[in-house]
Amino acid sequence: MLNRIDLRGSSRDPRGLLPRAQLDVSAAVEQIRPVVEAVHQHGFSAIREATQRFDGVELDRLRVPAAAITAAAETLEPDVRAALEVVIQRARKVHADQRRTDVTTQVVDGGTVTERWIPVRRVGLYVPGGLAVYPSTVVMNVVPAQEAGVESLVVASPPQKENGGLPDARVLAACALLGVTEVYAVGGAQAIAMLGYGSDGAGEGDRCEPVDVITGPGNIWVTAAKRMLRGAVGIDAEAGPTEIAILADDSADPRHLAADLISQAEHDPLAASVLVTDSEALAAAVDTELVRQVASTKHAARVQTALAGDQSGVVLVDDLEQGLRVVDAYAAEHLEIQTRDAREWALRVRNAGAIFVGAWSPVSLGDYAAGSNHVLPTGGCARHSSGLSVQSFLRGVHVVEYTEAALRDVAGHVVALANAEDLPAHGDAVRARFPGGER
Ligand code: HSO
Ligand code: ZN
Repeated sequence: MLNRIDLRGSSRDPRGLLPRAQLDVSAAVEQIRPVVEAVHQHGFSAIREATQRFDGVELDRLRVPAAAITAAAETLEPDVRAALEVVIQRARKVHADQRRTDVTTQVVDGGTVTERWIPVRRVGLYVPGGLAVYPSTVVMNVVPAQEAGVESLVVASPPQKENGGLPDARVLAACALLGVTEVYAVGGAQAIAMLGYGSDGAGEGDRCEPVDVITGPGNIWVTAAKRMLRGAVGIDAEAGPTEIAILADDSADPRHLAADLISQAEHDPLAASVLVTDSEALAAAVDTELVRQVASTKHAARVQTALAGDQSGVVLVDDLEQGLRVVDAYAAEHLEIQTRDAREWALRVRNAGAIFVGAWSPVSLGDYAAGSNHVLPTGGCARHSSGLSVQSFLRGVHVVEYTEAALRDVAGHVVALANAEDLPAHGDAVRARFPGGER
C-alpha cells in the first residue's frame, strides 16, 4: 500500500529523496488576495459575501451570541465533556510550566539589562472546520494563550450549515469550558482578514477589533491568508496537511505502526504517513496490516488516498543511524520512535514538531490527551520552528538601565564603533552627556 523508497547503500543526502506533498501557497495567496483586500476595505459586507460563496451560509452577524455558547456546553455529551475537562487540565499543567520569568542581568556595576516577558494584548485563534471538527484544537490554541496572560482572546471558526450558521456545537462547547466568550462564525481567508484588520459587523456589539497575533491550523486558503497578513500581525508556523513519521526497528509491533499511520492519514487525503525502518520484514508486515486495517476504518477512502499518495511511503535504511539522518532530513510534524532504546534515539533527534517515544506514546495521545500541544510545524518547518506554546504569545523586551558612571565607563567604546560605522551622531548622543570629556 505504501510507496517504497529504498535508501539502503546510499550515502546521498536524504533530503529531496523523501516523499513530501508540495503545496503551492504562493499561488493560493494570489487567489485569496481579492477576498482579503475586500474584507480590509469593506468589512462585514465582504465577509458576508465570501461566507455565502465559500460556506453556503447567509451570515446575519459575525459574533456568536453568548447564549449559543452556553447552550452548546449544556448540550454537550457527558463523555465528551469529561474528556475535554481532563484534556484542558493536562494541557494547562504543561503550558503553565512554560511561563517565563523576567531575568535581570547585572552587566557591569550600575548597568543592567532585564528581559521582560510581556504577553501580546489580543490574539485571534483559528479553529478549522473541513473534514472533521476540532474542539481539541480550541484547547490547544486557547490554553497557551491564557497561560501566557493574554488579556483578550477570540476564536474564529467556520459557520456550519447544519448548526444554523454557527460554528460546530462542540467547538462552541470547548470555548465555553475554557471561558472564551468572543467567538466569530467566520472561516477561511475571510476569517484571517477579519482578525488581522478588524471589521464592522451587523450592528450594535457586533464587530471585531483587530488582533496582534493569529494562530491555529487551517486549509491552504487560511495558510495563504496568514502568509499575506504576516508582518501586519504575528503569525505562528505555517500548518499544512498533517504528517506522521515513524522510526522503527524489528522490535516494533506492526499492528500498532499501521494503526498510527492510519490515524493521521484520517485527517486528509493529502496527509503524509511515512515509515522509516531498517527491517524489510517489518515493512512488509506493516503493509499487510495496513491493508487489513484500512478495510475496516471509517474514513477508508481518504485514508487510502493519503497512504497511497506520493507524500507517503516506507523508507528502507541500512540501520537506525541512517534512519536518524532520514527523519532529521524529513523534519516531521509528528515523529514516533518505536525502536529498542527508544529514549536514547529520541534524544538524538534534531528536527521534529513533536517526538513520541516508545510503544505507549502514539501520536493520537498527543493529539488529545498527553498535555502536549498539537498545533505543530509541518512541511519541514520543524527545522526552524516550534509548535504552539506559551512563548508564541509572549515578547521578550530588553529593559536597559545604566547609571551615569556605568555609561561614562563604556562611552569611549560607543564612540569608537559609531565612528567606525560612520554614524558619528550616535557617539555624540553619548558625548553630549559628558561635556568635559568622558573621563
Ligand atoms: N493531528 C492533528 C491534530 C488533531 N488530531 C486534532 C485530532 N484532532 C495535527 O497535529
Ligand atoms: Zn490527529
